[in-house]
Amino acid sequence: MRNLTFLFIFVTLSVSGENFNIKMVNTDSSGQIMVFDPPFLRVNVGDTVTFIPSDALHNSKSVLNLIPSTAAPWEGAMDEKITVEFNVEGIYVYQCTPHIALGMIGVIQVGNPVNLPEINENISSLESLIAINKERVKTYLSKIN
Ligand SMILES: [Cu+2]
Repeated sequence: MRNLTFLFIFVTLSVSGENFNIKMVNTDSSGQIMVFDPPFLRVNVGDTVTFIPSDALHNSKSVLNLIPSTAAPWEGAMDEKITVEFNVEGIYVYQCTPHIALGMIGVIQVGNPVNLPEINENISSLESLIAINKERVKTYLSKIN
């Protein structure tokens, strides 16, 4: 009976997804300013990501046409801690709305990068909004595998 209880707990933990944290900060440990930490994250389908407002005046919002077509978009309010569940495989690009011009964006890879062609096709609309730290777009996308 005792063994069955342990087995039940193990199975329950295995089917529920893992949670990851992404901090929204003014400066990260490498000196990048207005940045998501970490800015690139790979998770599995069913995992969740919590965006934590470690510093003030940031938010997390998925970018139109830069997430899988069947995935639900999200938009956190300013200074809001939100948790997003990723149930659709693919690449998700998100932004901090007040700091988009400073290149405050992030990329989450969920499972395989099945929508990478669409991301590459649509990324220029986001790049055009970024004034400084433009290289972050290519740096983050280069981590997709
Ligand atoms: Cu910000």
